[in-house]
Amino acid sequence: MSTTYPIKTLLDRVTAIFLRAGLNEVQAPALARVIVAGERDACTSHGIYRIEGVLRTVKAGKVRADAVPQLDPAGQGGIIRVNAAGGFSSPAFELGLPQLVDRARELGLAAMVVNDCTHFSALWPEVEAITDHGLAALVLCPSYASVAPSGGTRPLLGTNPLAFGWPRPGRDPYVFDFATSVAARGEIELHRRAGKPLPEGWAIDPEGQPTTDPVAALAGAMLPFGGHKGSAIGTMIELLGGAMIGDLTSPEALEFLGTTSLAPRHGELILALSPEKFAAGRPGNPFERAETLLTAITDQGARLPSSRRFAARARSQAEGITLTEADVQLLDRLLDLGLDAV
Ligand code: NDP
Ligand code: PYC
Repeated sequence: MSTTYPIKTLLDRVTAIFLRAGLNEVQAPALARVIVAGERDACTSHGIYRIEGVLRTVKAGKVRADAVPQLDPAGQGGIIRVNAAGGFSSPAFELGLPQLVDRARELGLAAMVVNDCTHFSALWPEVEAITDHGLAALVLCPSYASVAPSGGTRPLLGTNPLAFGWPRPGRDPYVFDFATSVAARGEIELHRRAGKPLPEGWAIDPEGQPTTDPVAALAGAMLPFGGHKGSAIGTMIELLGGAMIGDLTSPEALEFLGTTSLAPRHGELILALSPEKFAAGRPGNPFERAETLLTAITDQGARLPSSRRFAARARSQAEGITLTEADVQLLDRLLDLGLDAV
């Protein structure tokens, strides 16, 4: 059996769960928006399955449910800084977005640094919030140590997501958003819950041997995508989104948390770029030239990243979001019991 909810109904329900669990009026709706967007776009690894993790992290005292993010006056020129004040990243991003957009339009390139945040979400909602303003976006953050560097045997890097967006006037933006591990850790957990083996090449066990067992993978280490190339990109994210912005790297985030069953705390780096400013009057309109390239990709029969997601979104907008009976019961229980449910 399943139940189909209008998007707004599910949003209200998830917001109510977070309020019931003690999150304030700043945190609860912002978190509900990213989680319901994940479910709406069929990104289940960052949809409602994440609610329990949020509640566990609140209960463990590793995130502040009452946090109110603040714009940090240390942010100057092209760098906007937002201190999440120990709360979640999403409300901090929402606070800094208008300044980020204004500065990127004025200067051509602006960065938002979010510090002291707990981060569990997909990055494409942030990328799309920037492309909505006609700007290109690049977003990255560390996670917690769960990925062995290429050639290594123990968790060190995070699953470190990297997302990019390019605005396409009048159509959905070009967006990719992926973990720099072979798969997001959320996917491993979903395989464990479904009792399904992992595809080969995703993970190694605690002895450093290849495994398709999700339990052994969670105890061992995940692998970077693309061998040494993904390993290097994951390392770059530790440097730019950790060391450079004065926030935790993935090993430090794991040390702070003491477990991988809670949502990690660290920082986030968000870049917004103005294609017009970068083109600076050189021949060719950057948006038209982008369309030539993107059309040449689809003309070969290849799909653009996020096209699956946008199709799922259109379906959800037309028909609502369908949840399994188990998910419906989970939401009921979380609303009923609050933090006692986890
Ligand atoms: P996927 O491998 O599922 O997808 C990665 C990207 O590739 C998506 O944009 C996807 O588009 C696109 N894509 C997939 N298949 C194809 C194809 N055949 N042709 C063209 N494009 C394709 O993502 P991951 O599992 O690596 O990551 C899932 C989510 O997890 C991300 O949103 C990421 O931000 C999040 N995450 C968050 C972390 C955190 O610390 N906050 C850590 C790690 C991951 P489409 O969606 O349309 O399929
Ligand atoms: O799916 O790898 C993941 C992840 C880690 C933190 C949030 N999502």
